[in-house]
Amino acid sequence: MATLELYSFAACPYAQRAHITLLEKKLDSSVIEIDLFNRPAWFTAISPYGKVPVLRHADVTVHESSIINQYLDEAFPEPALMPATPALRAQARIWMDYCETRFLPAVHKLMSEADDMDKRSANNDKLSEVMRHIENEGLRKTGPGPWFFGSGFSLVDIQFAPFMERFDMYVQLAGAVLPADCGRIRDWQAAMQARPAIAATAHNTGYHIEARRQMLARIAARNSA
Ligand SMILES: N[C@@H](CCC(=O)N[C@@H](CS)C(=O)NCC(=O)O)C(=O)O
Repeated sequence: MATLELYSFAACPYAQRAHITLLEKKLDSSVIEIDLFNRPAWFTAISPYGKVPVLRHADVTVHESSIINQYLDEAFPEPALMPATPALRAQARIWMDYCETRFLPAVHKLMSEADDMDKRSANNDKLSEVMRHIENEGLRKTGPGPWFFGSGFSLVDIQFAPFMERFDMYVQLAGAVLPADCGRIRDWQAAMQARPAIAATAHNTGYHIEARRQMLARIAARNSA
């Protein structure tokens, strides 16, 4: 039996982050699918927030995708997925935090209000502002690409990858726009698509749209039950 177990949900972008890291490090692991609408009691016992992903490594249990990825990088140092110096590692953590506290809230607001045409334009403006910050203060300052830190692939790339994969869904369902002056983000997105560990976990836009439809239908059914 593999000593690493990832408790996952196929369409979950956060679980995908951990899966990418396991593949990047070529770690032998089992990926165990959890039905989030019918969570077994044993899962609730190991997942304090009831969410996936959760990683089990021998007697260690870790939740929260960013923390799982940092745990894997420390427990299995090769290949290193954080930059070499404390200063650059601090930068990496700042951008991983930016993903959670600025980028994802802008995406979630746009998607959750996708059908409200009065709010769409302001929500898209906010997402464009966030994308331009990533482009100008991140990618254009940290190195020549293709990765966030130049030639060194890192956890920052993994943090954003599942959501950049879904960007076309945001375009189709909520009219999201990747601003024309965000060329470095476009190149970054293309590099992500071509990276084997990311490609191995990826799905197309049709899959994501259908997964989202099913998730919303199950939430509506649960709420009306
Ligand atoms: N901040 C968490 C987010 C994880 C998350 O939201 N997972 C979703 C699936 S994509 C979940 O388990 N939802 C179940 C629920 O909220 O009840 C992380 O980075 O791991």
